[in-house]
Order: sequence, then structure tokens, then C-alpha cells
Amino acid sequence: MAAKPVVYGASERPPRGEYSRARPDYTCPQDYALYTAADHDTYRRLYERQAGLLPGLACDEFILMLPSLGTKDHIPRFEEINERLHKATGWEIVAVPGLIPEVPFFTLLANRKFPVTDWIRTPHEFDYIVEPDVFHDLFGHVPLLFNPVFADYVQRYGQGGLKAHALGACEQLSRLYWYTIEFGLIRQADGLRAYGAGILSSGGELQYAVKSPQPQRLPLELDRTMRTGYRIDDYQQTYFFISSFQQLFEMSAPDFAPVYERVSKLPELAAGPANT
Ligand code: HBI
Ligand code: FE
Repeated sequence: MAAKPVVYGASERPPRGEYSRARPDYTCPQDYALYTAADHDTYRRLYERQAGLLPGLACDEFILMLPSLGTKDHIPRFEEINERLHKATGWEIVAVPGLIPEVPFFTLLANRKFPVTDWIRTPHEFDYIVEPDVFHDLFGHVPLLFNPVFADYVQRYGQGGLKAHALGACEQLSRLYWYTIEFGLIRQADGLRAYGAGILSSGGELQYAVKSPQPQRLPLELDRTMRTGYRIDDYQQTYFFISSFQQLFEMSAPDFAPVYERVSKLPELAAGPANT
């Protein structure tokens, strides 16, 4: 059965990527020869622009681990990153044609495999793209997989996702993913910093998420976070902050079924600052 594409969130756009190449688990080879000179140049320019924005905005651990990606001037070979990543935390990255359905996604995470989209945005999408491309996944997600505590949290998220799917609670759990792994902030001694991949890989949202007075910033709390909706196509109006990756790991230890039970009886909270 050929892998079926999945349309993520509200985007009406047809999914990108060549899903017919994907295996039943949705992974595919990284066809390195298919990248054009323009693709490598887009990666180089995105990396250069984003790395220049990090000081004072990205968390210390991300800045420390970013060089683990290796080359900056062309799209890295995934197997080269895996040699380092597997030694560091037992994780590996696997190529996928784009967004994949929840159960294959959770299954990969639960097995310490992070799905990395294999295509890169076109030059005129330099500043913004709705779907995750190879730059978002590599630059945004992979450096912190070199941190053992964060890596263990991501695996626990995958395991929790398989349980949530069985309980019909994926929407609630996806909010935890959204407000931590994608758009999380962390409190450091010198102030709030970004650790979420969606912020760290965005040319504009990094400054906005950490410094703008417009969004509300709340301490991460399971029930509150799981009740908070989110937008996939605009800057966030709410960010949640943690005090350490250990806090994330410990928070994800208990069974979430009682949380889903409680949250399902409460009204969803809009993402905007209105309901402070
Ligand atoms: N697929 N490739 C890919 N990357 C993601 O981050 C991703 C996904 N599928 C589903 C998904 N994320 C979210 O719905 C998770 O909360 C499950
Ligand atoms: Fe992502």
C-alpha cells in the first residue's frame, strides 16, 4: 500500500513531497543526488541568516549543540549526522517525504527515530513556509536531540502519542507538542530563551516569541496547555515556558489519561491573550 500523504492542520494546500517513494512506515531514502545547487544554496542562506539571529534569543543548549549538524554550506547527508547523533543519544534521523499521519509519526519517535522531511523550500519561500521542510526539521529539531534529557522527552512524547491515539486524545496531546517541541520557551538565569523548533527555524518569530510584548507567556502546565488551541499559519499569541528540560521529562512521566479526562470536560481556550 503506497504511503498516503497527510494534510496537516487547516492548510488546504495539497501536501508536498513524493509519497509514492515512501515505505509502509513512511520513511524514504534521502536521494542526495536530487538536490540542486539552488537547494544547497537555499540551505546555506537559511542557516547563515538563522545562526546570526540566535545570540540572546536561542537557549544556551541549542547554541551549544547546533554545530552537531555539521556542514553549513549545503544540505547535510543524514547518515553523517546519524553517526554523531546515535553516539550522543541513541537517536537517528530518517528521511520522510513530508508530514506523515500521527501513528507512523508517534511510532518513529517511540523508536528514537526523528522524521526529517527530505525536500527544501523554494527560494521565494525563503522567509516563510507552512509545511516543515528539511531546514525546519534539521535546524529546528535535530540539535536538541543531542541533549539526552530532551531526547528522552521526545521519545516519551512518541510513546504517549500511541496511547493518546488509542484514547482519541491526539488533539489534546498535539497541543503539548506544539507548545513545547515546536514553540517552547525556557527560563534561563539571563531571561527567557527559545527551545522550540518552530521558533528557532523562523526568521521572524524568534525575535517576536522571546521579546515582543504582544503575546502572553505562561508557565507550562499540563491542563492549561492542553486546553489551548493554536494556529499553524501565524505567529503564536501564547507561549509556554519551562524552567528546565528535566521538568519536561518529569512532567511526561505519569499516565495522561486523567488529564485528557479532565480537559475534555472544559472549554477550549483560544490561543490569543484575550483569556489571560
Ligand atoms: N509529520 N513529518 C512530520 N513531522 C511532524 O512534526 C509531524 C508529522 N505528523 C503529525 C505531527 N507532526 C503532529 O500532529 C504531532 O503532534 C503528532
Ligand atoms: Fe517541527
